[in-house]
Amino acid sequence: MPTITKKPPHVLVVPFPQTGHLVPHLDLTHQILLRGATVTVLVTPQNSPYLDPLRSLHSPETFKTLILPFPSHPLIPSGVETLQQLPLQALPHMFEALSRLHDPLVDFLSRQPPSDLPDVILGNSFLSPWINKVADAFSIKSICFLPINAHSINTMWGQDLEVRSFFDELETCTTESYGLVINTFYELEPEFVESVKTHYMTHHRVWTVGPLLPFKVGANRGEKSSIPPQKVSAWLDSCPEDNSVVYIAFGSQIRLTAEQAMALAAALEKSSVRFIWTVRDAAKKVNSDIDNSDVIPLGFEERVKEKGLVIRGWAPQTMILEHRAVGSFLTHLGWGSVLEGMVGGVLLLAWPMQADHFYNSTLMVDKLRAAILVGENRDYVPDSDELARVLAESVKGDSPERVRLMKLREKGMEAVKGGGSSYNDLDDLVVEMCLK
Ligand code: AWU
Repeated sequence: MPTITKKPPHVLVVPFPQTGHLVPHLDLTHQILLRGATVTVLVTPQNSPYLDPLRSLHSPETFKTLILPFPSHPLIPSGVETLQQLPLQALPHMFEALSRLHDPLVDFLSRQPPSDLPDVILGNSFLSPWINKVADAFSIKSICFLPINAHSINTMWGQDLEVRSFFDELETCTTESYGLVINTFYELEPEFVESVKTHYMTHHRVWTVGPLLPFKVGANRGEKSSIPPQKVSAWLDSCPEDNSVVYIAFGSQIRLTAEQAMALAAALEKSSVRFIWTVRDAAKKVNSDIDNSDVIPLGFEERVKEKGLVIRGWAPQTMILEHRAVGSFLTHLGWGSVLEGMVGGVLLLAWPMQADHFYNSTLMVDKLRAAILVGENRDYVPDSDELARVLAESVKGDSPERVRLMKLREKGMEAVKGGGSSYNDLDDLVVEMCLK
């Protein structure tokens, strides 16, 4: 029986500054705080406000912040400290910049009394190459967090080397770390979870803790909502029929091209559906030649004001998805959005765009048949008549895909309840963090 120290673990959390990664990492942090851990979260100055909801829930004795300057990078404009302000192509530059937090973090830890050193670093797997080095230097455990599912991990890590390129180093460092935490639930994909344990991590320390739920529904999750959440819920309350509204959103990273936005707008005008469409605001102009803001056709909002609400910027997404009036979700299949759509019990209309979205489509559309594919990829421009038909169909009663999704939702909600697989894995994770 391992010796368990009396003192609850002190965990240094190092999230990756991209909303789809940061939001679930902070939800996970809340869960380990609830289990008695003390946490210090390392962020750069621009990202400190993301921690405010946690600061409002936990005492400063158990929840601390370590703020280190964002390391400058020639290809990242000063003042930009999150990936969602940049095109995905900037990912290697973000890795490079963040890896230069190694020395300042080592310097900070070297100045701490041994009793104040963390027992564990719970970092995003994307940062594991340098975080593992810090953990080794102070003989503390490095546990990685990935906000994606086991199917995606198997697909990415199963690819031959030349395809994986710089992800190869992340995989190696993650498999060398003490353990891996994934935002999924065992019952969703048991064969893939087992495969991550046996083929990649080669031990049992793989914890499935999802779906990681917001610790405060309706609160600002990630960014501050661009319009008051109460205004959005009042608009939804005014919709008489349950499951009659289509929610359209493509996460924090994707911006539609003008052509795609025009086709989507035309489909919304042609269809009779009520809808909420979240449109990314123009990211900080990082490359003047990339106009990466969604373009809403002139006069569109006026023409659809009786049936549609356009949110420019940031929406209270989980509140929208959990509202009785919302019946379907046109989504890019970012994994956080998939889990939130599942918990909200809405039909998923899949338009995968990049990265792991295609793996999520294989899992949710092809394998589990719990979502409907409506868009192919980043360059796809929908036919507005066909999309209008699909949108109208999506809020007409229970499709087989939604029935199957509701069954998965039931398993997911069981998993996070007391005694469920994710609840127990969170307990076990904190016990393992205590082990010397
Ligand atoms: P989401 O899963 O939608 O991710 P992205 O923002 O697209 O970013 C990884 O996240 C994906 O697997 C990657 O492929 C990549 C990445 N949100 C909100 O509250 N309001 C908004 O207006 C927009 C977003 C929240 C949303 C979710 C998160 C975005 C994991 O896609 O509720 O929690 O931001 O996550």
